[in-house]
Amino acid sequence: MADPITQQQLSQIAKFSTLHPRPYGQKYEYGTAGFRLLGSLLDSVVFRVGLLAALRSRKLDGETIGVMVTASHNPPDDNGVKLIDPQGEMLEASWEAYATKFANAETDDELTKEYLAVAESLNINLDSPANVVFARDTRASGPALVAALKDGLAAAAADYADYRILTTPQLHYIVKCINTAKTATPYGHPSEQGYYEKLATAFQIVTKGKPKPHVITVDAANGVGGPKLKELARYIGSDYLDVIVVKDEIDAVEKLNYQCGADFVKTQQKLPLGVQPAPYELYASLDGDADRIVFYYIDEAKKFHLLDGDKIASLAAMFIRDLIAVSGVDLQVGVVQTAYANGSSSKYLSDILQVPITVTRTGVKHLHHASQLFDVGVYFEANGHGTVLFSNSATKALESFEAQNPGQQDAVTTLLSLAALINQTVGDALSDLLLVIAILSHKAWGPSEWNLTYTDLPNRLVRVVVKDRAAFKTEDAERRLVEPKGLQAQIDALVKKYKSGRSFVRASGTEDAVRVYAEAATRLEADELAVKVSDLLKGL
Ligand code: G16
Repeated sequence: MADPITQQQLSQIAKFSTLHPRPYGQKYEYGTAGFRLLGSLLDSVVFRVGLLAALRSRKLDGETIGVMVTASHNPPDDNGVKLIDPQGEMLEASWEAYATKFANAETDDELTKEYLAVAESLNINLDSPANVVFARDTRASGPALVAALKDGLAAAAADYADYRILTTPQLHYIVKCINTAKTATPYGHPSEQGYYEKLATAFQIVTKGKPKPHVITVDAANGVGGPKLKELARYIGSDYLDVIVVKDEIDAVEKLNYQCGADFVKTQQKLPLGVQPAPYELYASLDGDADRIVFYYIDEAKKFHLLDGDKIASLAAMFIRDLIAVSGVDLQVGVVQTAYANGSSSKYLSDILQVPITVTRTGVKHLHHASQLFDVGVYFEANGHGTVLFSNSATKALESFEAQNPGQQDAVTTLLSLAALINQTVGDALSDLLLVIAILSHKAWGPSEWNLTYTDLPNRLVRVVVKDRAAFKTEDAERRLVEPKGLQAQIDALVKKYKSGRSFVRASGTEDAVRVYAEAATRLEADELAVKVSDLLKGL
């Protein structure tokens, strides 16, 4: 027989759970970035995520856990929810299975049993404190889902704070700030204002004495990034930065990510609807929760040039590698990419910059961990999701370094300010925007000079709807299919026919579809290869 506290919690959970019934027959899975599907199907899931967040916090001695309600790049009717661990990182992988189990529990009774089973197997004291903070993006389904989350937290007797509407990376930042507040290295003030102040100060130091960058126009995908970027720019001040925000209609909820935003620009390889850039001016697009960014410009012939996550990674790796060389501090820079990385970018990084590269599966959670193995780990997915991590030992080495000349001192100061400017918890479009602008202003480069570092191999990404995406299993960091049997051999046979050809197929973890990637020596060949590989999926 459970003790009275446990008993009371279980009966509260059972009681509240009846208000958040699981849709009959619906299956859920904690995927690339948490649960993500139609907002109307998520009420029970978000309630249950509240229960799990409370358990996770109790397991970690009351450290604060974050819950973000967002579907990021997905269409307006979708929504999603993901958990943030105490250092602002994605939920530890071993807990994803509990999240999936909770979400799929068939009855209220089964749910309370799962709750108790996790508590017992992990020795969690249900009478100990639980602290959770949460926020949401601008989607119409957000408020109702937040209400479900609050019920879950109340049922599990957790203390919570509602940070209302934030970008996803802002919530990651706040979680880390709260949990490091009483340590020797507090990350910052745990508030939205603290976030702006930290980034603005760092940007002003990094760009001090450099020419003021050209104006940049940012498409905010009609999402939360629009107002937040305007606020950040206000903190930075127009002496340092001129930014024009377009696609900032957050009240027109149906326009979120519609023919605009980072995912649209990257996958369609074209300008957002209605955006007409002047030649050689820098433009950027955020996604719906401002954790991804891609840049672009047009030339005098109005040709569109994309500067995606690979180009950002290469720019950052080059700049930081050079600064480290000037500083004289003994640190190694490494880069983490996924199968989507353009072949030319990997070649540039390894042959020209001579930095080590690790390849992981898609999902920033995988890249983040791999990049922690470097002193300075640059990780970006080609879709523009990424950041640069400075290890504790790298920061300490920089802080304690005794510079021998002003050049070394400058380089060390810039590196330390970059570590403050770049979000250390997760890929952050606003922080990455400032990083890129700062580097371009140091180098006195415009977008076309940046683009000259290497030439992308033409590539194409296609989304294919199949009967069951779970049937697609991969190996070798998603570069090869293991199942459906025989399909990889057919892809290999096609790829062989194309110069510099490469193609792979993987199931999306955020949409009900599989993705086909193809690259080759010419645009025509890349497109043809993508179509032929997609054709192999017909009927599957
Ligand atoms: C999420 C993940 C990214 C991933 C993207 C697409 O981004 O955080 O790491 O690249 O989904 O994943 P998939 O190809 O599995 O659908 P976001 O911006 O949607 O949160």
